[in-house]
Amino acid sequence: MAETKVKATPSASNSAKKSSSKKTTPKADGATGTVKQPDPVLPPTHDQQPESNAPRATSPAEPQFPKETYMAWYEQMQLMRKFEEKAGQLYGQQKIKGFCHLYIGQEACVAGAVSALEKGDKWITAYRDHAHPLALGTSPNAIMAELYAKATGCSKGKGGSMHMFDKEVNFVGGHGIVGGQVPMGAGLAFAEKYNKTGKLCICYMGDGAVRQGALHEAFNMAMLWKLPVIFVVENNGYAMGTSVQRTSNVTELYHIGRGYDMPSEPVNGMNVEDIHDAVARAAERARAGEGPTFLEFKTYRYKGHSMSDPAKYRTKEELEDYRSRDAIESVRHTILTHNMATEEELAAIDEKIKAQVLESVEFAENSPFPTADELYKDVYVQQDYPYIRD
Ligand SMILES: Cc1ncc(C[n+]2csc(CCOP(=O)(O)OP(=O)(O)O)c2C)c(N)n1
Ligand SMILES: [Mg+2]
Repeated sequence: MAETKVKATPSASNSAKKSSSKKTTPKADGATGTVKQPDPVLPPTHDQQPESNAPRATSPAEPQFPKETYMAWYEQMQLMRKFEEKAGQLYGQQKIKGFCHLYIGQEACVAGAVSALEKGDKWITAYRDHAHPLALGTSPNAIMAELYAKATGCSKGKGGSMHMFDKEVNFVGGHGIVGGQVPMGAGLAFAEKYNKTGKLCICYMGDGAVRQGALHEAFNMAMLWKLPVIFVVENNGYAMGTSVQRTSNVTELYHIGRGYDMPSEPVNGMNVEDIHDAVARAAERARAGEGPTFLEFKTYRYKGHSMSDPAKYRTKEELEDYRSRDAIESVRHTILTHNMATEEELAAIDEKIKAQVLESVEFAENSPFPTADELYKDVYVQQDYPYIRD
């Protein structure tokens, strides 16, 4: 079903980068799990408003990556955003039912990782999962159809918003149990190591997941066995309506990895270049047999937790502060400032994306619902399971 619309940038981090780049980024220390340089300037941790409104960690003056990388980032992130804006509208019209969690604002967290990883690497995430397969090349048609619960959806209409899957692009879900995908991510990485594939698993989670016991068990085993896994916490400041500060004594979440001596870093989640760099470093370690990394992407969701959340627990100023550092706008700015493309060329990409999104809606509208016999398919059955009796 993967009718690839947006190709990832040249794989393997380093090839995506301009060789002339002089930027040094903090390196996690493999032995102690500490960062060698002081923490970079980062977005505030949500409840803590910034001391000043001085620009923080925006794009560097000179682009560090080739034009193709910026153009791919722009197109991927715009597709994620426009697709989800449309999904939000359709939810309002009750065309899409059930749960629906939008990723708007967090797009860089996926785009920067796609450009840093290789084809064949495994991806797994929680239920805020529309953007990941979109960026990996799953057809928008298949994702929209899944939102409509249609048989042509990427999970055959049986998963819905929270359970996107696409084996062809190595996207292993889409999981609704908070933190449930963390041991699965470690397991996927175990399989890569066992089968000596040279591939890795990138495992995303929300800030709500880091206080789940399963995470701690998985971190311990992943470090013990040096599994090729990149754990990413997308710290958007809130688990539903509850801020990190209200639920955890440790608010710099990357510190949690240090309890396991896991190399751990904070990353500006509004900056796609920083994300690419951090994921590339982690991937290099994983492929060299050095084991897992824990990255904390400090990011923000512009919308509420789900479609039914008016997000009254946060201030307008906080939202505006993050919007002013929007990753898509930053990449757009870099492209235009450095004459990588004209306004007209970007407008043409926007038009193409608009058409793709509209086509996906038409496709979903015109697709059939799954038939009743689908209920009995794709269900795990172990014929000789000893406790099942007819
Ligand atoms: C084990 C478990 N407990 C509670 C819930 C209910 N629940 C659904 S989403 C959510 C918040 C999770 O927030 P976070 O991990 O920060 O992810 P985000 O929504 O911010 O992406 C909770 C508590 C659940 N799905 N699973
Ligand atoms: Mg969260």
